[in-house]
Amino acid sequence: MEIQGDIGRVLVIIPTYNERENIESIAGRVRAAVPAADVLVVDDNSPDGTGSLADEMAADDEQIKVLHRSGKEGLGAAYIAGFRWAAEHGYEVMVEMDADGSHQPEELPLLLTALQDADLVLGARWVPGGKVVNWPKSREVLSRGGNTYARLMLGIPLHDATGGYRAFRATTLEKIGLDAVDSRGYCFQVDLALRALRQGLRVVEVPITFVERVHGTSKMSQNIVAEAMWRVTVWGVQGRLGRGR
Ligand SMILES: Nc1nc2c(ncn2[C@@H]2O[C@H](COP(=O)(O)OP(=O)(O)O)[C@@H](O)[C@H]2O)c(=O)[nH]1
Ligand SMILES: [Mg+2]
Repeated sequence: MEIQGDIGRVLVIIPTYNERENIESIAGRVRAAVPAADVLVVDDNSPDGTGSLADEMAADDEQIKVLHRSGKEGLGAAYIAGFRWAAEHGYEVMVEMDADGSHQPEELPLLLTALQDADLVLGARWVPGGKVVNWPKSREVLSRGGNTYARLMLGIPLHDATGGYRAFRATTLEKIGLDAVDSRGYCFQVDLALRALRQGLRVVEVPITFVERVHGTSKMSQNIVAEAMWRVTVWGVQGRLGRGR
């Protein structure tokens, strides 16, 4: 699939924590799907050695880079470090992608094409044409419910604000101002989407097929869900009181 038009230098940021079984396959699929894009693995010192495997991959392919962090600090912190690295290195587009195969690299051209007329593109499951494969009903109920809650509570026109397959223009991240973002888990995704909307930026959802991981385990936890519920509630109440953020 071809990307229509030129959107500038693209960096696909892949946060990893214990993804040794997945990282080679996902990076290879990205490189095949969008050969012009570079890949940045952001590893939080995974005990399973994902970081050193990524170093070996980077030694063989100059379009693969690795950012090592000292310990597990959550997805949001890893992405912020990756976004900063991207800005310092002059990338014009930053993509968020999980390491576990849930976000199919073969769909990346769809997101990048949509970014030509948008400031932020969200890969969306809960829109017409969007799908999930191999998810237990319980995860689907949680994700749909969380997204409905966020939409109503925050008054935003999005159907999948918690999803983590996204493409940002560098200018979008500049306008959002990453210094103020301290969300860590799923609410990190809601936080960035909400900040983009409040800046008056164009946020577009494109349908994706999300495929549950085959190897390794999810790092989702009750704490991550609780943080998201709590913060969305606080933001919603603040918004209603007219204070905003
Ligand atoms: N660097 C880093 N990556 C993380 C952390 N937590 C999760 N990830 C990565 O974020 C992605 C999504 O996490 P996952 O466990 O699959 O969550 P799920 O898809 O919601 O079940 C995967 O690539 C994980 O390895 C973290 O604390 N640090
Ligand atoms: Mg996953």
